[in-house]
Amino acid sequence: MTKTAPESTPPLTVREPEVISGGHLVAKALKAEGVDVIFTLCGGHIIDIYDGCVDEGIEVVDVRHEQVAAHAADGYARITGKPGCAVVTAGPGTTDAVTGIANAFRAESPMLLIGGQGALSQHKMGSLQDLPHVDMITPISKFAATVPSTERVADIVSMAFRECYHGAPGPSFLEIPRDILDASVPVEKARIPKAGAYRASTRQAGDPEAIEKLADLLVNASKPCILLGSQVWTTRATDSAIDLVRGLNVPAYMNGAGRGTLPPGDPHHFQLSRRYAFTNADLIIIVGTPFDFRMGYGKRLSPNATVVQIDLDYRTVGKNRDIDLGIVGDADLVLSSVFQAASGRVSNGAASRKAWLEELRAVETQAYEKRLPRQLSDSEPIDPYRLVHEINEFLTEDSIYIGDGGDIVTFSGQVVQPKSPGHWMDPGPLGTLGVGVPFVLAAKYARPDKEVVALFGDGAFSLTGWDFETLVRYNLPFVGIVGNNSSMNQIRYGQIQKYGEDRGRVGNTLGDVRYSEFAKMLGGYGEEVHSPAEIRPALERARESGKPSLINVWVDPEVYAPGTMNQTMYK
Ligand SMILES: Cc1ncc(C[n+]2csc(CCOP(=O)(O)OP(=O)(O)O)c2C)c(N)n1
Ligand SMILES: [Mg+2]
Repeated sequence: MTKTAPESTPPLTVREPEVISGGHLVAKALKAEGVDVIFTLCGGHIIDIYDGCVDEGIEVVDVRHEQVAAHAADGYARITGKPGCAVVTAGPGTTDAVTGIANAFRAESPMLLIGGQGALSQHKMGSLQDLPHVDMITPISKFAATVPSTERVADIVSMAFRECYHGAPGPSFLEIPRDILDASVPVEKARIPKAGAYRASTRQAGDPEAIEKLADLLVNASKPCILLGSQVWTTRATDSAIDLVRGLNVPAYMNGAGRGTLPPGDPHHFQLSRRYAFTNADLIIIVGTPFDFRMGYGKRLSPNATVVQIDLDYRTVGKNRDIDLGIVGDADLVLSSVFQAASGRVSNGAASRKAWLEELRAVETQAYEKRLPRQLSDSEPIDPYRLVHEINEFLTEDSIYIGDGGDIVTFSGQVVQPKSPGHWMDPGPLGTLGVGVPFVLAAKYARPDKEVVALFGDGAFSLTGWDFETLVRYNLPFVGIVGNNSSMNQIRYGQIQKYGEDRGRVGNTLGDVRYSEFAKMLGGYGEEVHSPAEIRPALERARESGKPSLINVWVDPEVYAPGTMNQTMYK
């Protein structure tokens, strides 16, 4: 059993090889899953996990707010394809992380949140930081449980990882009572699942009949289009998607993490003609994205089109609107087998779709040219279109782009095109402000070889901005840009529309903050930018600085993105 050395104050825990503590069992289970880092903010309830991580060689990245730890775990999962892990203390530590797990839930991101809990021996006695975490988190996770005994700690951690991959991926939550975590048990009594031996691939190939049917639909369609959603990245279906759209000559639109599947300039890459395509297509294939608000709940698709939906989650297929064909399966497997099946047909119809692609390209070019003067605008204060245009020009194939904000990020969604797959990060359908700094942490930590470029609204940055210091502490350089309008502008616009200009300034005003000074105070690089011509040189200097940076760009608070003006997110 564990002994304590009598002379030392406080007594040091001496571990004996034949016993193992709960925290060390957590670390062993994390290691077995391939987790090499935990994002955390400390608390007395969870320190034994840190001690286990030391033994297992798992890095402990400490942040300043538990929301950041949870978002970072989400971001880490997206970037690496491995589950992310955040460890937070009981009570307020866990409630602080709730937004992070909620965001991962809506974004289908596999992560494990481990929360401390008061000792089981003090259950419901009013112990420090005691709350019903499992009850709180159950509806926003794929699995939430209390670990009931030390012997089962690693077993339940591995169970939680298994649950992350049921259907579309998502987060799991475990609370571990303090006495369970700190106690030691004989090693042979603990179940310690071995790496690779406690869960199987959950990839589904899709119903073979449906695959054949889709191949037939595709070869016979004269005006098909395909929307490549986030699951194209989740399932790493990039190559299969590219083979299909090129081989069958299908125009592709991308959203969420699916952006960047095709590079900008690719003949099959379309963006600005989506509505036209959805109105005029005869076949619309939706891959790995739900008919939620971002898709107008499926209402804006042509009533004459054949609609096909492919998704990891059976609950998403056919939800909110009828479909002609649904396939539950992994986008990579489904798209590759559909392409294979179509290639076996006498003709795959590719050549006959040339005119359709030209028609869409003309719509695309016209929309682009209409907007171009705004993107090149020299006006002061700076037109947000000019800022996002400059950012788009600045990105390279190795830049991971992160958007965190309201109106400013709506502008960027129209203009910024990631140059490579998996190089676009946004919160997802929860629309959570504050994911930016944690996503920078995750992305740059996981991929130090990549450049990370993040655009923040001034409101969004303020929510989690103190963790800029964490980026400095861990020496994680990135190019940060604040699109500063001293307002929560996306909300302000709606208020003005609803209540009039004179009542439009309620609860949405931020001060004129020089975020560059904030960056410098914390040891980063910063610059203020007031005129359009200064944007690019400032971005270049931020890139050269080799530091976490904030270029604070003062944008016109009186202009709004078209999406904000239409209030499309509420329709
Ligand atoms: C955590 C969270 N709180 C509030 C909101 C509601 N909200 C959506 S956009 C927005 C304004 C954001 O302001 P800012 O980041 O400065 O971007 P701007 O619209 O000014 O460009 C707010 C408050 C949200 N989406 N998430
Ligand atoms: Mg703002």
